[in-house]
Amino acid sequence: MALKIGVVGTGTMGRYHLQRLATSVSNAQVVAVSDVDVEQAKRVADAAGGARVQPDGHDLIGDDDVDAVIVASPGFTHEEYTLACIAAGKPVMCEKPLALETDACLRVLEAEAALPERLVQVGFMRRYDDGYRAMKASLDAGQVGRPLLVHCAHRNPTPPPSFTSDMMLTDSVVHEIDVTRWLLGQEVTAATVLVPRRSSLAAENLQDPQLVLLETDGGVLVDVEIFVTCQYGYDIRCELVGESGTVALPDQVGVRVRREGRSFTQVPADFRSRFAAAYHAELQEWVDGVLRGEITGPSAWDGYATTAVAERCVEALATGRRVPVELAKRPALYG
Ligand code: ISE
Repeated sequence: MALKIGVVGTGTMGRYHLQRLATSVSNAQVVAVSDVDVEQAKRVADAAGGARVQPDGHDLIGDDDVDAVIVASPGFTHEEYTLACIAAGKPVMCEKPLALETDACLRVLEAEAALPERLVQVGFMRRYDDGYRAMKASLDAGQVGRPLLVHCAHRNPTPPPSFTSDMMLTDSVVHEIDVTRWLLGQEVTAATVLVPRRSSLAAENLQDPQLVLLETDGGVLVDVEIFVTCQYGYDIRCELVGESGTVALPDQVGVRVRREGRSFTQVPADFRSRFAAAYHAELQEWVDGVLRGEITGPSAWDGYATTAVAERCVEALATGRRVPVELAKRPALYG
């Protein structure tokens, strides 16, 4: 039996998920969509095989035919729609961030923590990437010994026009915050952000690149280079240094081209092509889990912790200081 899904938000990410649900994810059927741009929602619904268009996200969540919800509307609406799903008792996969501010994440966390079982999953798709999964398996199997350091680079060719220096932390580095917490099974306790000279190719108000240093409660240091105007492609790197070895993400190898005296491979163009397989696995495992009655992906606690750390990074960037991170008590629901 297929899971009947409603998608709130038919912008870039909503359409990206919808297309995958309609073509390659099994046991899933999109039955309703909504968007503030109702005309766009209608076009997308037709293309997705005739899903119903609901006037807004609340109507969609209240639709009796919708079993589970994907929230892919702008970040400032995530709290409201995720809370509505919790109130309706419907499983929800909310795109990252869970909410823009820590306090809003806490409200979602508290609402869900009162339930006997999880309903919320947050869209941190890197945990579904084969490379990160192989790194975690290697670390957990003890192949490199106790972890000491993690070196990360997150490079985008160019940012959207409205991108800000703070968004480099809250929109981009959040992925490294989530994935390194998950790899290590540790929480971040402090953040420092250093800045080199600005790239002359960055917009005037953009401090690009930045170097983020995170400290964890297990004594590991994580450094993240975030560089959103690197020009040459989308390049994600991660190397974990343990006491007896290192483990790193593999290079993204496409076909090797040899021509005109040169031999080369392509760098992915953007995050959607780099993480296409991870996005697929994220949706398929979510659908399968919901049908089994289990939510196992990144939790509301993960959404809360990453937003809390990203907020402290923004403070560290503004002040130039090392900023401690204090998290709330972890509710029993999150283990
Ligand atoms: C974007 O919002 C994402 O989530 C991408 O994965 C990330 O690489 C990019 O920097 C963000 O702006």
